[in-house]
Amino acid sequence: MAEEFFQGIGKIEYEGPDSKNPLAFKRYNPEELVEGKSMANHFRFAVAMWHTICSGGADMFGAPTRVMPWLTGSDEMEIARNKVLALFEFCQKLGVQFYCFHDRDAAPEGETFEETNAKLDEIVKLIAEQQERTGIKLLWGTACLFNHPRFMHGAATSCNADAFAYAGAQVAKAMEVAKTLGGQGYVLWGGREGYKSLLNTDMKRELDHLARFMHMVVDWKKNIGFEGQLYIEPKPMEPTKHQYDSDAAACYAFLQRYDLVEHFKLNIESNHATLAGHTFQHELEFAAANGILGSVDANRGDLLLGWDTDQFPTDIYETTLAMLTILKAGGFTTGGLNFDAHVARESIDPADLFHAHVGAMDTFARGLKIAAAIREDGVLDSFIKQRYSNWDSGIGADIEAGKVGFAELSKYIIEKGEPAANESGRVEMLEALINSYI
Ligand code: XUL
Ligand code: CO
Repeated sequence: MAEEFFQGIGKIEYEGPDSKNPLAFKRYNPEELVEGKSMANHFRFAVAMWHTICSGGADMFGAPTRVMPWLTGSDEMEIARNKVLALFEFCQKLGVQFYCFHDRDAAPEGETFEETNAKLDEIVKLIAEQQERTGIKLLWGTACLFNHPRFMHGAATSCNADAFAYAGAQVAKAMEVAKTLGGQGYVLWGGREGYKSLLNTDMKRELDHLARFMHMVVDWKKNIGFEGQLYIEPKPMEPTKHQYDSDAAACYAFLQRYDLVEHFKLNIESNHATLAGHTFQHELEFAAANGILGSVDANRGDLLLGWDTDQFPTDIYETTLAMLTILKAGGFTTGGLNFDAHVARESIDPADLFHAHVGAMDTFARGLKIAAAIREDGVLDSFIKQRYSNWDSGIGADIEAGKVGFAELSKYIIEKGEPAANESGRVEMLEALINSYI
């Protein structure tokens, strides 16, 4: 019997809204059907290995604080094995079906690239066994192209062609690993794909290189027969001053410009949306409107802090709005809801990881049920439908159908004169309506 890392904590159960047990779900009931689909299938929750298992809570001003019994072992490979065991024990007790990881979350680097890959292969064997034992699956894999000094100028957008080559070799391996593990997706987050200063940067060249890299990803996917979905994860800054994949719209423009749009969807992260000056719902809505909403990294920022604080979601209003958009878009297929979030530096106990995830899952469960109730009622939908109804016939329908141009519009307005009177947008009425469901 393997060592138990989360001692004193059993399987987290659904106990219903009246439960006072902090380690029980009050709202997330995996089997409960909402709009004909189980909550588990709506969310496809995933645990992020890097935050939950790897990060000790260090920040720019202080050392790690967290108690992490799995980080002890006689050598770094034993620690790596313990991390995997801890991950699967955590997911199993929490009752989530998926996890996500970077190559370097799982195994350390060796002296050479080949040695690094051998270490990774050894750990991937253990991960595969754990998947088999528990039925827990890989939502997406990715490669860490931002930690090592070799990527200080970027990876695919580095001024150093060897750094690009290294990144290519590393992603090739990470995609193979995702395939081996039956991963449902593969994420490319451009941690340092941007710049610190335009004074030393050839932006056009870097963008062309990023596109070359993405085409190599697409070719490799075909080459190795990886069937998962590819995602790009937008983020505007941090660690760079400006990241090229700055928001959903920038990613979409890039994908179109370089003929990549059919191969990628987006992994939208809440805190990245707010860093970009958007709301989480805006980014989801933009992606959905353009058919590229793939997956979600769920977390939240802090209104008073201007960086990627990656806190666990607790805001029911925000999860309601997000779920309205996700439901409207038809829900997740290959994607899911990955908690790219970490506990506060002062939340040091292993139990805090459960408190954080349980609270966040309940927050999303409430958002889902509220969003479903709003949809069932239909008031919001019918308001929007009514608001645009003058496009269903007459000049509106002719414009949408491409039947008229400026000449016809000029004639129309000369005959008609002033447009039909505008009606109220009823913003406050709709805001109060949403609150009446919460
Ligand atoms: C960083 C971030 C990453 C990606 C995966 O802000 O969100 O953890 O999700 O590399
Ligand atoms: Co993320």
